[in-house]
Amino acid sequence: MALPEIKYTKLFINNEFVDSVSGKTFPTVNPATGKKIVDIAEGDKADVDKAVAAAKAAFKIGSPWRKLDASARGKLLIKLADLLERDTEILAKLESVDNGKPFKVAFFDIAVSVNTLRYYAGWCDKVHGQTIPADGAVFSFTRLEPVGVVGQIIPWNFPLLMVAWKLGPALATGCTVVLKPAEQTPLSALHVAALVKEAGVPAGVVNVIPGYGPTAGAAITAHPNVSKVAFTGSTEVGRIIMADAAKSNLKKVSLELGGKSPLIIFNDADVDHAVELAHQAVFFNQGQVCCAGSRTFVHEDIYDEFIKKSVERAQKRKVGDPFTETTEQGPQIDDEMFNKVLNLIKSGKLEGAKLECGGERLGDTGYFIKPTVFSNVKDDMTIAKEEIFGPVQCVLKFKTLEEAIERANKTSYGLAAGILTKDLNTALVFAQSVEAGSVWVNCYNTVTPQTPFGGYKQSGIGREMGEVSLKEYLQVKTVTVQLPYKL
Ligand code: TXE
Repeated sequence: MALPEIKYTKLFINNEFVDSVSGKTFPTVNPATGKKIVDIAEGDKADVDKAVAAAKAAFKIGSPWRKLDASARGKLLIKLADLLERDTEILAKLESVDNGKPFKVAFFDIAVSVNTLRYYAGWCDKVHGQTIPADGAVFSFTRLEPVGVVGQIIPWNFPLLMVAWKLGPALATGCTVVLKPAEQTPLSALHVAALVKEAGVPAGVVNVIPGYGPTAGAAITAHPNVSKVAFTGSTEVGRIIMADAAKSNLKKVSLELGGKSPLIIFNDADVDHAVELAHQAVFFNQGQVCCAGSRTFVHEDIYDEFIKKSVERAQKRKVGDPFTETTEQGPQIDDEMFNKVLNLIKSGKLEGAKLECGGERLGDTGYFIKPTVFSNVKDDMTIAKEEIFGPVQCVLKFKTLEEAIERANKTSYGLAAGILTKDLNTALVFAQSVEAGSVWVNCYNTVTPQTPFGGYKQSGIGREMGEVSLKEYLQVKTVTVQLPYKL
């Protein structure tokens, strides 16, 4: 398949593509080959300063963006969604070559991104305050106002989808944006930048600054004129972001971080269905999913059958060139993640888990790892505690619901959880007891634009998607008017 022509490689500031102030560039690499795709302008503090200034000017009272009717903002978001849909094939190619995800899976990412923008388009003219029966001879009402310039720092596992998750609520609420894509995957975000301009979004409303975390990312987080930072990435960097936000101007922070999510499979579940669902829960997107079902708890009655069938399924998984029609799994994102996953596999073997299949790289080019299944995993093993973020299934055995709940919660993370059972009581007791932001019953990874997504405990702060996500980008203003007498 012909690789896409890469049209956009520069920073996007004030609706123009520009070189970085330093003139520096960095390579973005195709993880299927380990070879450079193209050089990208490298943003740093000076570029972030320019982008924030543009975003601040775009947010100024009286600016074209501020004067737009809320419903007109909605139309712009619809237009942007339409343009993404028009460019589905280009975006899918960019996503696939930059990230390594199978081309056919990338189509799904584009479709969900389009739906997300359309969902948020509908909210634009439905964000409103309240009138309040306050004490005294007063009339009080609240306005929900955009927080202003927001910094958005996103990861590489769903590069385009994360752009949509971030831009949707920010633009719906009337904020302006400085977005930094991950250094591994800048291409689709830059293409969206061009579409933002084509859609007619006023200059300065959306700025995209590719670059590295400790330079461009840190400059966004520490900037005194950025009012909020929305971050998706590792818990480790989430901590740095929160500290930097506090040290600078106490900007609002929302964080969507890592996970070690349990998927509980009861003995009344259909085993074949459970095997497939648990397989997809952990192997989807090369295992690079924050809410991956990365601790598979299986009831002792069906454990042996489940292991046997899961190994057969993993061995059948088609790993290879992302542009081959039948490919289910591409490469890991880069050499660092590839080595991290292989080292965790090594620790699993050393700490006594039973390697049932996989456990090594596939081929000698690119960052491919064979689908790996571990049985006999114990709660205190490193592979049961740390986020692997790779194609590694860890299967643990359990006996009772109480035990499953206790062990599911024995983690500092709390992003998601799942349960497979026909028993409604079991499902609901689990759903209420598990410490997780999303609980899936008889399904997994079912994330929709309408439903909130985010973490308990150290998996994050705040929620994305759904109505509740809007409040991350809004502040409440109370207006109280003195009346001549109590009415
Ligand atoms: O993430 P980082 P990495 C987890 C997963 C993975 C691990 C490390 O376990 O193995 O994180 O991945 C920017 N100030 N997740 O190293 O570093 C960076 O440039 C400001 C879970 O790739 O957190 C990128 O844009 N920004 C996850 C973004 O943060 C900084 C998705 C994410 O990178 C920065 C990805 C700094 N000091 C990884 N340092 C999820 N929740 O889905 C880095 N960045």
